[in-house]
Amino acid sequence: MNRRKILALMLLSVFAFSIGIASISAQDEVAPIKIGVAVAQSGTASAFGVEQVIGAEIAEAYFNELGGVNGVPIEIIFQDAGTDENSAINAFNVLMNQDNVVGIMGPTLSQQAFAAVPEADRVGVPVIAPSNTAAGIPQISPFNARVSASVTVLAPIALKTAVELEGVSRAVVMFARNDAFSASETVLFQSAATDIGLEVASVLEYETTDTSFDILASNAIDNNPDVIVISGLAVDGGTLVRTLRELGYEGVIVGGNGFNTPNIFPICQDYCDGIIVAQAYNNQFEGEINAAFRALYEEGQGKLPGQFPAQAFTGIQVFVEALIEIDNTVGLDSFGDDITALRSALNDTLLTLEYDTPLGIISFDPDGEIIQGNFFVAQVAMNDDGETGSFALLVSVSLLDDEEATPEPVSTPES
Ligand code: 1QQ
Repeated sequence: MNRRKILALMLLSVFAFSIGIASISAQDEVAPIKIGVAVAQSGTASAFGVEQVIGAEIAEAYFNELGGVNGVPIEIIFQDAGTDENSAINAFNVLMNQDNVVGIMGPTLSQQAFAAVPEADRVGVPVIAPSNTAAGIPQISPFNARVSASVTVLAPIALKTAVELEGVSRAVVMFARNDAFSASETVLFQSAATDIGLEVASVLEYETTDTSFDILASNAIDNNPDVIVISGLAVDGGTLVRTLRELGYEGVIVGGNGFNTPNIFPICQDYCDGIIVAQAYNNQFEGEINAAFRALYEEGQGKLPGQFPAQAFTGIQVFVEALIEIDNTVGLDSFGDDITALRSALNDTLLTLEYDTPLGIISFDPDGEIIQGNFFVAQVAMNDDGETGSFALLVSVSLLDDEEATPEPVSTPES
C-alpha cells in the first residue's frame, strides 16, 4: 500500500470515527423530558418525603432503562417542598417557571396541597399527588390527580379490622387539628365508628407541633377506651403512641395514614408494636411491576418498600405512560416549544389511561380521584432491637370485586 492510500484510509477512519462520535453524542444530547418532584426533604414531613424521593429515583432509573418516552429519557428535578405551605408553593413555582417541567409530583402533605396546587392550576401544570389523602384533594383543580387513596376508603377498613380482630367496643378518637389530612381523616374514623357500633367516648384534639403529650394522653386514658384511634403525622403520632404506652395504656391503637412509614419505628420504638394501620400498598402484592419495584428498592435500601415509595414510583409511572401515549398518538414533536399545550395534553391524557402499577391496576375518575381495588390492613411488629420492625399483613381487601380475603399473616420487613 502506498503512502497516499494509507493516508486516505487513515483520513477515512478518522472521518468515520468522528461521525460515530457525532451520532452517539447527538443521541446523548436528546433533551430529556423534565418531571418535577416537590416533596418534603426537610422538616418533620421528611419522615414521608425521603421515602418518596427514593421511589421517584427508582422510577426514573427503571423507566429510562425501558427506553424512557419512546427513546427520550426522563429527568426528575427535585425541589424540597419542606413541611409547610410556603415551602411547597416556592418549590412548585421554581419547578414550573424556572425548570419548565411538564408536570409535578407533590407535595407530601394535604395541608400543603391546598396551598400549592392552586399555583399549578393558574399556570396549567398537571400535578400528581403522591400522598395527599384528605377529602377534596382532586377537586382543588382540574390539573390535580392523586395516586394516594382517600381517607374515605382507608379509615373505615382499619377500624372494621380492629373491631373484628380485637373485639373492641369503646373508642377515644384523637387528631391533629392544624393538619388538613388529620382533620379530614378523623371525620371518617368517627363516622365509621358509628356505622359499626363502636362507642366514641371522647374526641381529643392536639397540634402536630406539640411536643409534650402527657396531659392529652392522660385525658384519653381516663375515658377507659379499649381502642384509641389517632389521626396525625409521623413524629407527633409516634410520640403520642409512646406517651400513651408509657402512661400505662394497654388497649388497641389504630393509626391513620400518618403511621404508614417505617420512620415511626425509631420514634415510638417498642411501643409501636401492635399499631393497626390500613395501607394502599403491600410489598407482597403479586404483579410483575411490583416484583421489579420491590427488587430495586431492596437492592438499594436493604429492606422492603412501604406505601410511600410505592405511591411515588406510581406517580412517575403515570406521567411516563401518559407521555408515551401522547407521543404515540399526536407525537411529542408536534408541540414544538409550546410547553403550555404539552402540559395541557398531558393532564387530559393521564386521566384517560389505565396503569398496571405496584399498587395494582389503577385509573382515575374525571376529577382525578384514583380508582384502585387493592387495600391492606397491617399491624406493626417491632424487632427485638426496638428500632426496626415491619408491617405484618393482617387483611387484604379487594374493593373492586367486593371480595375480602384474610391470608396467613405475612411479615413484610420495611425496616
Ligand atoms: C396527607 C397524608 C399524610 C399522612 C401524608 C404523608 O395522608 O397529608 O394527606
